[in-house]
Amino acid sequence: MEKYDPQKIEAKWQKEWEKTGIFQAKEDKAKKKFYGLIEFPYPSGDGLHVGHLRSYTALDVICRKKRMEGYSVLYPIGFDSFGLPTENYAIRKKIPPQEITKRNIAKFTRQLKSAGFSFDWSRSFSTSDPQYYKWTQWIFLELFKRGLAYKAKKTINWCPSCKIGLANEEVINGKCERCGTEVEQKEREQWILKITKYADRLIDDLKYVDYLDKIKRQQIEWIGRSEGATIKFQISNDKFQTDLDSQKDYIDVFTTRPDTIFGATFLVLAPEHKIISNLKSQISNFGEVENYLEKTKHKLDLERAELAREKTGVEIKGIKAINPATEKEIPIYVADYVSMDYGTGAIMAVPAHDERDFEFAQKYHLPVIQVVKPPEILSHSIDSAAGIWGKTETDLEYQCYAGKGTNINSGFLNGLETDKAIQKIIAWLEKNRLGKKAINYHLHDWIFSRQRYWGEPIPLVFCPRCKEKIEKGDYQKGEFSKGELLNPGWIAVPERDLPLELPDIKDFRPTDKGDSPLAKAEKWVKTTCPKCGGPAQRETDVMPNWAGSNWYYLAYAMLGDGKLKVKDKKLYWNKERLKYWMPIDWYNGGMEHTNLHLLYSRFIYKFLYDIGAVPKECGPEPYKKRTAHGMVLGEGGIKMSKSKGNVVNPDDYINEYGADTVRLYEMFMGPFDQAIPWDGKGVIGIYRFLNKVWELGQKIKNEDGNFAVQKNQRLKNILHKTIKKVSEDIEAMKFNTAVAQLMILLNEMEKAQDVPLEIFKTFLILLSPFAPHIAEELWYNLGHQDFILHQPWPKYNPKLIEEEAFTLVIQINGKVRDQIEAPMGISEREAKELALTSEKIQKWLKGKETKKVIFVKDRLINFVAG
Ligand code: ANZ
Ligand code: ZN
Repeated sequence: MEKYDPQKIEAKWQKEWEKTGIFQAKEDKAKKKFYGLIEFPYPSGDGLHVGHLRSYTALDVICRKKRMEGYSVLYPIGFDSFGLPTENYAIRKKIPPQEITKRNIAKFTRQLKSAGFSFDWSRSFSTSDPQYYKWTQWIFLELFKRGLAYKAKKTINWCPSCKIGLANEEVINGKCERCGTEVEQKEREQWILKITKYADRLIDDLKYVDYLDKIKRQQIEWIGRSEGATIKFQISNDKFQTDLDSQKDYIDVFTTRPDTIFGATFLVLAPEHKIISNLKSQISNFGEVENYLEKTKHKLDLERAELAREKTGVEIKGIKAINPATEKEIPIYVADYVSMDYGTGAIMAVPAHDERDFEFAQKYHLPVIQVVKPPEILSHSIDSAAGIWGKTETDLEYQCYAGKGTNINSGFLNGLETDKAIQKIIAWLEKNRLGKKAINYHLHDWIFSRQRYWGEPIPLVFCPRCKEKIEKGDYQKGEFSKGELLNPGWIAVPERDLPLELPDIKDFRPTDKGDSPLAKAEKWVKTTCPKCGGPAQRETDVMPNWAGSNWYYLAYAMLGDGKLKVKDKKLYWNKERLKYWMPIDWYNGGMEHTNLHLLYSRFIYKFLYDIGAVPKECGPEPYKKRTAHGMVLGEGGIKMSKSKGNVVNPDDYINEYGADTVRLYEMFMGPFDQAIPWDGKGVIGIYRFLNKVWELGQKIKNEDGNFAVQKNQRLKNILHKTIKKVSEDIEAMKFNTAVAQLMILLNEMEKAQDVPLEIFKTFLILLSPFAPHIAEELWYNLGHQDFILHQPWPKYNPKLIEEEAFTLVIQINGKVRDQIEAPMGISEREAKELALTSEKIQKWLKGKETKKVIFVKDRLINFVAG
């Protein structure tokens, strides 16, 4: 008997599939379409990770099944190839990133192909291909033209020793990841995208999509929509003169609880608040204040916002604020727990009802006035735990209460419930022009420039002459775009000049001032203005890594007929193809990308949809469904990392046991959404299973189809149960139990005297999405001419499954009223539906309301009704 030789058969079929192009997606109007997407890999030097394989195999299984169900399927692959690790490696080794990327992609391609994924390789590209990033640049220009990109000063993480701006991920405990130096906050001009304009739609449109609940929640929380009010607090100085300059007269605060205004006993400003320097002349302790501001400069935002950290601050003496509700003077503090990045950068502090204000008030002995009484039940427990309500002495250990309740000590708000009180105070504020309703978002506009080399050049030039023209107002209507008027001097590179290619340079380090290394490419930087022909300079910042992954799924869809590749031909913006493929039916990836990548790409998609680049037929959301896989951990359950030396290289296992074993193992290792440690022994178990499949296949081949006439009822039942289970489990991503069922069926076939050929063939079809090579080989050995992929996905016969049945006892209020046959293992819902089909039960329940259902699995169901 021939031995199972995975290396031989896998190489053979991979070649065959590639030659015949059976995975090439076709825009076949006669068929339903299915677009399955995985997060394209970053081609790092480490090569493919077993975690990549988990996600890619899962969607490969789904896509292969969809093809067999008659769908026209697009399952594409590409490379997200711009980015930091490559650039850092380039700096260290003095090798151009282009070369490193090429090498890494070659390695990834070989590895991915060896796993037998059904990718349409003809649509592959990488984001650093100029023909691809031409369109990434085009999208940027469209945003710019419409005033959705602007340049502004932003603080960045700055390493004074490496002289380089760092991403948040590169700051570890406040220190530079590479050299350990304390990181500073530094101001820098950056390009920023107005994602906040889309904040509401990015929340509201989640109703159209099927994402895991936790992923939807993450999106909503990240955007952080907060409803409340802004309120004006008038400033008075010691001499009780109001300043004539109205700019300085008020401090605007943002609050989500305007109902607590009678309890606002002080104001707190963020250290960066402009009013501090504006009122310098009136501040009697300016030196002390300045000292404090200097100290907070070095703290990172993250650190400042931390709840548990001890609060610090300084009173701003010489000025006071007037609480508009009580008309009393209250002190003003500056403290770094208030951030300039949110709301108005100033708050009214209500220590009785806000934790942080409470802590601050205790430390600086400020009055605490309770203005919200908790609902009855709550107040008992709080009373006894925390002493007496309403006392302002801090030594009485008043505990702050942040919930809703009823207003007290609040003048005209007394007796109102929180929601009513909020409405009333907002109406009052608006009437008296002291404030208004306001919505704030925690989401910030998106900093979109990096002072790096290995990214898409931002296609803008700076022209002093055009700047002057704009500033003088000396131009015609339509001469400049909205973006050009918003950012005087910045002029768009014309579309016909795209792609604006990255110039070759020798030294990839940023300049001493922290500018992009491109600033050193003088010849490239010096250019002429496309508008006026005057001397101009190119923008030297590049785009962040996100830029390329914002729209890659559209490129796959547009790459079309299998001959068009970004590498050697041009990528055309093809709306017809978008109409066929979009939206994506199923997107799977890691939980680490469900936050920002999802948000950013949804934003860019919506923008392209708004301007008509994505046709209306595609719908307002790019991803219909989004799921996430659990991580593959190192043996022993710890995260795989180079430093721990526990990284599993998939090549080793594929070389030893074959891709089918690795694929099947990854699907079998545990529940798909959970983190699971890699287990070498488990791999061997799967290899044994495939060997048994192989042996059975040999037996059947040798005995020449005599089996077709044999009858085996028991096997048949198990087969149909298997068809049902595998079909349903794949859709529910319960791959592990699907594989377990295939193992059960194999066992039964091994035990049986003879196996009907039809049963074995169906088994191969069910196995083929998981282990496509061995299935194809055994299929071929049975004398088939066509690929197993072209077989229709089997359907189960419900009658054959009912075989394993039990008698379901149906009770109403504890009395037996009927009994019916039911399939084993049905759920409560199914049992209930079944019971309600009984005429007797219908009669007994008529006119009654079911209050409760008691269900005992595989035995009885009891309706409590009255
Ligand atoms: C008074 C108040 C009373 C507040 C109370 C809360 C409870 P979210 O939900 O995140 O929007 N706040 C406003 N701007 C801030 C800033 N720039 N830095 C730090 N804190 C700021 O939170 C809004 C609440 O956070 C606001 O409502 C304000 O405190 C504070 F019983 O105002 B509140
Ligand atoms: Zn110009």
